[in-house]
Amino acid sequence: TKPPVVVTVTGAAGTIGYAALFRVAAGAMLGRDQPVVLRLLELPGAISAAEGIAMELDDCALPQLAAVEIFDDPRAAFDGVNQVLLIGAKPRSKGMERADLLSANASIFATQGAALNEVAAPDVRVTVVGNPANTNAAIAARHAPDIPRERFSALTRLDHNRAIAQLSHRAGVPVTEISGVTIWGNHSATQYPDIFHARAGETTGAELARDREWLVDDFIPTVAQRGSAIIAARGASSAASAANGTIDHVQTWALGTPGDSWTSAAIVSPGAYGVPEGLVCSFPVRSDGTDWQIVEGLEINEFSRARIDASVAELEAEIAAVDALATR
Ligand code: NAX
Repeated sequence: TKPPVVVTVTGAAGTIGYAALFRVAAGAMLGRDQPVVLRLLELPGAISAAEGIAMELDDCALPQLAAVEIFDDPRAAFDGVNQVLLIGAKPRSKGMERADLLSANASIFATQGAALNEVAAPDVRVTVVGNPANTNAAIAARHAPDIPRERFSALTRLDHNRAIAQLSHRAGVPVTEISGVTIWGNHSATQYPDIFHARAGETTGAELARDREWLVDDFIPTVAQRGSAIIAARGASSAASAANGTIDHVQTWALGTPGDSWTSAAIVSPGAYGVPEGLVCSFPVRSDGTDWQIVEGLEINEFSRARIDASVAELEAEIAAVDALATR
């Protein structure tokens, strides 16, 4: 049998953590033949809840689950870690200014990045889910100068999956027949779900996009504002679907993309597609099972360019706001 992969999940007792842990432990993320050690990192006040989850994990008697360990100290939780899911973040509370939210999260992700830098395994891969996910990933990467920045990525796979589902409904074909979708930019309402290179069965995305009213007033806002729609309907934010997107993201990264297909992930921009170098931006990506590669050479029309630029401008503003707070 293979040696276990050490997976640390932060915010483990939160709603996404709860939805993700059991599937990770059952082999949905890294494969059913891959033993995992699960490390649960929580705030001190949620350690008891994490202990309850560990009891439930125990009670599943899962063959791949080598051990469950609980921590309230990032350095201990990240010691020798291979796969990190940074889900825990500070939510926006009532009356909180956006700047306060950015700075509270910047400090969490700076601390966690620095701890990873010191103690993570040489092959560590970090997936940021906690919001603002792109900027949090940029901050964690900055505080981990010894870890190649390509090892940090942020989740836009949930948005990607939402776009696939919407296209599937529109074109009347199963999700397995949808390909070539891209989420560009920030994991926020400014994200741009691009279908101009997509296929939906026999139909091309460009053909579907000719109905501009549908594209602009229906498809794009439905995908970009799906999180709010779920909160309005469910009275709670996306949890199982976010956990599912996280598992898909890590699975693709660790096991690779099949054939010539691609997916979406937010990675540190090398300057591709006019996105300033260093921003953590969502791109069309493939994985060879080790690293993400940006899908090169896609033609970006004017319609897409304007939307990508708007989301990139928001990413620049987020980083600038964090930097301004840091030097205040
Ligand atoms: P919850 O509030 O249910 O859980 C968050 C958990 O994180 C809590 O248990 C809390 O104690 C813990 N936590 C907070 N700070 C921590 C720290 N410094 N170290 C360790 N644990 C810490 O939120 P949940 O619904 O699970 O969402 C988690 C994050 O995912 C939020 O920031 C949310 O906005 C974000 N999301 C990101 C998505 C994406 O696609 N990138 C989609 C879903 C979700 O909105």
